[in-house]
Amino acid sequence: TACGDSGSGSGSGSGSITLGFSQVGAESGWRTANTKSIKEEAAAAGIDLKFADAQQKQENQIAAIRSFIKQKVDVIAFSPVVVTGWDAVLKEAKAAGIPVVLTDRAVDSDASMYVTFLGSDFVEEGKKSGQWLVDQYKDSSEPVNIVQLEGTVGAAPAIDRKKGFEEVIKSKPNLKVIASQSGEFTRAKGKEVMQALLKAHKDIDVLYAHNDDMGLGAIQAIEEAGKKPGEDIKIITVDAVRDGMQALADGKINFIVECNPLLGGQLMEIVKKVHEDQPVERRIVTEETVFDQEAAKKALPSRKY
Ligand code: GYE
Repeated sequence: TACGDSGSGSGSGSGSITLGFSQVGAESGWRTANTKSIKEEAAAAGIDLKFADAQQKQENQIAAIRSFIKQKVDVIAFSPVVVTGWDAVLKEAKAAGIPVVLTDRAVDSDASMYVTFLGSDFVEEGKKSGQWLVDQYKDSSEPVNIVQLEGTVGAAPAIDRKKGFEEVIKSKPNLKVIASQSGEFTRAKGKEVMQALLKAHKDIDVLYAHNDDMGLGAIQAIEEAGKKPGEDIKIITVDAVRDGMQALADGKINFIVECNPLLGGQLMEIVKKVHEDQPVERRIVTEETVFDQEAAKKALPSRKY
């Protein structure tokens, strides 16, 4: 069995690995699929999973991680709701000899504080979103007014999807972000913010939403305002969960950049390796694609989430 740094947890006593996992919450379709994947793959791997839902609050995640340390789990994994503020609790885990794996979202702590980071490249996702828009308007120099629904304030995917998008669209000066606000990655907030944006701006051409759920909420707001989503206002989202893909196939969304939530299998592989003191890559990037309306129609029947 493991020794040194990663083997000091007492586990469940039956020789199986105990994994403490702190999840962000249940804010989106992506998150629900992610949670399901983690639970199913832990069971399939015979890993004893202690799962805590933080309801989008960092303080709850810190409390969960502290409780995992106290329980002497073998490995801790978590999807950090925001990027900053993790140094203290990561130090505590390190001092207790419990290895930490980041899944889905990054932190700004020193990389020596965790074993690896498994998840998407969010800047790349933002760039793909921007590139589609640049291609759409390649022959026009008319002003294009964009509104952006950002994810949770301070979260890696919100920061990076914004960054990547804005980096690419700045190559075409007529593409202009006229308003950008957080919709907290939820449908309800996406709708609420879009309602306000529609009131404040009569001339919105494009909506870029950092996830499908906010886009779906915004679609309701757009329809209630008497406009046609996908036509009067072009819509780009990120994730490609089933409801998003359905709206894309129905012509209400124009383009979706995929972000894969099925991280459970890879996470359990990492947990086993870490527990056995085997080396793991410091950064594991998920493979993803993009969908237009035709591609969504083809992909929908076999979409798993
Ligand atoms: O895109 C969004 C979720 O961190 C990649 O969080 C994840 C994001 C995902 O709420 O739907």
